[in-house]
Amino acid sequence: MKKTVMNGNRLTLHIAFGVDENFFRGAGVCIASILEHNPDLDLVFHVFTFGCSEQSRVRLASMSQARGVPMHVHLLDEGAFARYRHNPRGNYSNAIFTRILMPEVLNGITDRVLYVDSDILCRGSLAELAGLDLGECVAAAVADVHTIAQRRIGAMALEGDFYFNSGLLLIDVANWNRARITERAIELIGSDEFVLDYPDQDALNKVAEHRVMKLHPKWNVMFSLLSSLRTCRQKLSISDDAVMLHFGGPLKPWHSWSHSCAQQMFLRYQERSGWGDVPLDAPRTYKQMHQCATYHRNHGKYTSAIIWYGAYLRTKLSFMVRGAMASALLAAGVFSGGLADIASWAGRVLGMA
Ligand SMILES: [Mn+2]
Repeated sequence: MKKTVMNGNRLTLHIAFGVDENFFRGAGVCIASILEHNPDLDLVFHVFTFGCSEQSRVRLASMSQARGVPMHVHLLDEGAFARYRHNPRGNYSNAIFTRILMPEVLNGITDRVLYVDSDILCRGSLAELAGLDLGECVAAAVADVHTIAQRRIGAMALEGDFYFNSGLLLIDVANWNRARITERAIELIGSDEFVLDYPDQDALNKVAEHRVMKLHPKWNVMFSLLSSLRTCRQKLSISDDAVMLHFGGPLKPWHSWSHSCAQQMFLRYQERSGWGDVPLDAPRTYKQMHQCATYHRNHGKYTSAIIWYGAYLRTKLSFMVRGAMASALLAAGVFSGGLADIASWAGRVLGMA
């Protein structure tokens, strides 16, 4: 019989995030949204990272103090995953691997932990998850978007028809550790048995198959802000029972050109986080500049759209010229170094670095 975590009449829930410096603000804002809707839970937050700035730590510490809620930073050793940094399929930072390591660190600290992606916002009570009986399962999660699930079930040779999204995981720490999910996932990621499109998620789906409980979709409602931008969608349709909103894909609510609805929600919670004074991110890459031009065009701001489109063209051209020069120099045998070094040298010569 599993004991329910109680403190007097109040339920306790430990909630964990895994971030790099770029996602730390997202975690802080998600924490603010959870606090807003869960005044009757005793919450303990954990932020796992392979490295972050002192400034981010200070912001979290000041938020923890202001709200009177424990928020711990756990610095992890990247050693086990260092060699996956150059994963060619990688839109992902190594921060995605923190969730695999959490249950070992939390052993003895808590029986269960709710892992939450930093691109999620909360709009309801988590009490049901705090009290849910997980039985012999190592975790509980929501099924991924149908098209992704179908594709990955085949690719990973899963026996069943359940492929979960790893953006929200309710983890039973003891069951997870007893089933050696952490070691087995690391082993799978390191082997070349499968081509992993979503490295941590694919690996977890494989090694924890049949041991993960399926949760109602309201716990991880997925939105792609990039497709909303491309299809010029004006409103996000959010069902009334949705509790956790997950903004997957490359466009996030903290980007200045993201969907107004998601952005306003994000800013409202950011006000109440330790990040209240931080402006939204401006576009940095040429792909982001192109999205930003589309955003302005969709909003009828044609002058700004043209300016961003120009910035996109210049940045993309410079990127391509650098790549072409580097390849030419490499082919001519002028350099023996890596392509990236030559590209940066070419960029400096052209004054584009
Ligand atoms: Mn996510």
